[in-house]
Amino acid sequence: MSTIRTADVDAIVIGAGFGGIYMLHKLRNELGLTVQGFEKGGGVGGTWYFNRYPGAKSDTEGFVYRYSFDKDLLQEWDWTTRYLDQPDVLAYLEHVVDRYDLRRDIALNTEVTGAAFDEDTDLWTVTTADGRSLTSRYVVNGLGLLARSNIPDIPGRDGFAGRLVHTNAWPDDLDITGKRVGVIGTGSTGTQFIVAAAEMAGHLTVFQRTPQYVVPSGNGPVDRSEVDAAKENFDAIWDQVRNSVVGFGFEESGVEAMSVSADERRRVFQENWDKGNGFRFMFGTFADIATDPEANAAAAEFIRSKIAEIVEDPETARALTPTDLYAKRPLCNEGYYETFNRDDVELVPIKENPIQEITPAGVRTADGVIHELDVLVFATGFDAVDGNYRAMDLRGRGGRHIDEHWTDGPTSYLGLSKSGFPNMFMILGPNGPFTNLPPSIETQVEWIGGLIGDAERRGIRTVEPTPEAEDGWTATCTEIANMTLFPKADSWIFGANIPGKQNAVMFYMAGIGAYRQKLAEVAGNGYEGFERITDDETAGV
Ligand code: FAD
Ligand code: NA7
Repeated sequence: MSTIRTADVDAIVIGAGFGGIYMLHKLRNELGLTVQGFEKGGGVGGTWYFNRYPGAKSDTEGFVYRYSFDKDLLQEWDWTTRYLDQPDVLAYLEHVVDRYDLRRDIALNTEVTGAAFDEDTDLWTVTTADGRSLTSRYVVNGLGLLARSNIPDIPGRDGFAGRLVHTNAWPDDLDITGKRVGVIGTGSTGTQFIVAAAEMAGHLTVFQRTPQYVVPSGNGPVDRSEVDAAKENFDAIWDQVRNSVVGFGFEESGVEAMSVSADERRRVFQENWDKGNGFRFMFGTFADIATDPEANAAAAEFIRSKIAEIVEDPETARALTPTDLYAKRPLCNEGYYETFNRDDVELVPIKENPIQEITPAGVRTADGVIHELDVLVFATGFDAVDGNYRAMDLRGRGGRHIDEHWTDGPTSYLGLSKSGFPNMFMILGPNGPFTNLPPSIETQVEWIGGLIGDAERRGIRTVEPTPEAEDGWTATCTEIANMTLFPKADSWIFGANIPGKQNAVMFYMAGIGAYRQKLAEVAGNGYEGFERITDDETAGV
């Protein structure tokens, strides 16, 4: 006989971005569970709700920066540019929420502050900042892996007299037209902002710590026939994406860079430079840019030669030229280096000339100059992957906080579950795939849905990975990451961007195809690595 337990809802889904939205649909509309969604923001969309800075857009091409789970949805939604601007992605996600009637079960403006597992009832209790408390049998976290802002503690920060904003919290009422604007950070976000802001601001000062390799995106209008062709080919397109490495909608190269002549390498680099897209340049040119130092150096040298050609002022060109490995998340943009040829754009390399403080008037650098500003933009990125987990009072078995489990860095089994946290799942949790994210999100949501559906049918009360399975997955991810050059470059991918953060492997880097195969094997072997306890087994306990 089962132990009686009554939960307020079957499942709670935290976050209403790409992940949370689809998870809610899967659990409520397809599995028939009662579900409550919680979202901190004032609207749905996650990344695309918060990142409203000028220039914000996806750098995955639009035809694969969307869901693929419903063929009708694929057919009915159009696009007009090669990359989707932030308002376009947001409008799409709003449409999805309405199309599947999800809005009524998402509590907006509701931050989850805690989630605790009760071993007596095998239920989760989720608490919110506005004082609500709700119990459920399952919790799925769709907290986002690039969603917790990194706001550096620069002296004088709070005394700035102008507007100081982070790109992940861009206010609707902020118009930078004609203003003196400063930006700290030149990652994916910073470079997007710089190109757009240069067109709008009266003067733009770029505070650059580390120069980046940026290739063209090839952005531009997409005509009707291209959209129609993609729609006709969607079956083949998504089949390719799901079986690829990075899932960006192009074929990865199988050719090693050093197996061809220097002329041929340059031809291939030029061809892909002309096509545009950062992931294409890193993975579509040659097979080993991210793994072989010589191949990597060849790609880096090609990009450096482009900077020298494009940037007119030799000192600015020198400061913009990276000297380290080409092994961070690859970036692309339209006209990034060209922007620095403008008279109203100034580059301040802050490794050589550090920021000393933020004054009420602007930013004072070590050379004594005060860069006077009306607006200071922090494009300083995120406490990626585990940031939003640690921000909650998240407690599993024995009341142990997630931080106690993650002292050496965040870990998981398969990027979606954690030992000691029964019936809790993560979308894009630590050591999930490093890809174009919507197809990986779909993969995880569908797999979690499959596991929960199976548990419901079999009367399984708790499902939880074993510590051994989790250790095995961590070892696999570490081994794969160490075969690449990514760990050798300081970036958010390994947590190197946050002062004091433990450097750790946080991604499965063997690709979405291999990941999907692994998930299929685990499910096929009766959810190998998970301990599943049925109601009958707990009877009388
Ligand atoms: P998110 O969209 O981040 O949603 C997570 C949600 O959880 C947020 O709304 C957050 O408010 C909510 N949340 C977190 N904690 C709590 C809490 N405690 N209580 C309640 N709610 C909470 N990826 C790509 O693959 N291609 C791209 O081109 C690309 N471009 C990007 C551009 C920018 C500017 C940024 C920031 C990211 C980009 N990404 C891109 C990554 C992007 O985050 C993912 O593609 C995708 O949007 C992630 O969806 P998600 O639902 O997992 O997370
Ligand atoms: P990133 O890629 O982490 O870039 C952040 C930028 O901010 C980068 O240039 C950093 O320099 C710089 N930064 C961070 N902290 C500081 C401090 N304290 N002082 C000066 N400069 C600083 O974040 P993004 O938002 O651009 O992109 C993250 C992902 O989101 C991206 O890959 C997309 O997937 C979307 P650094 O290089 O560390 O020297």
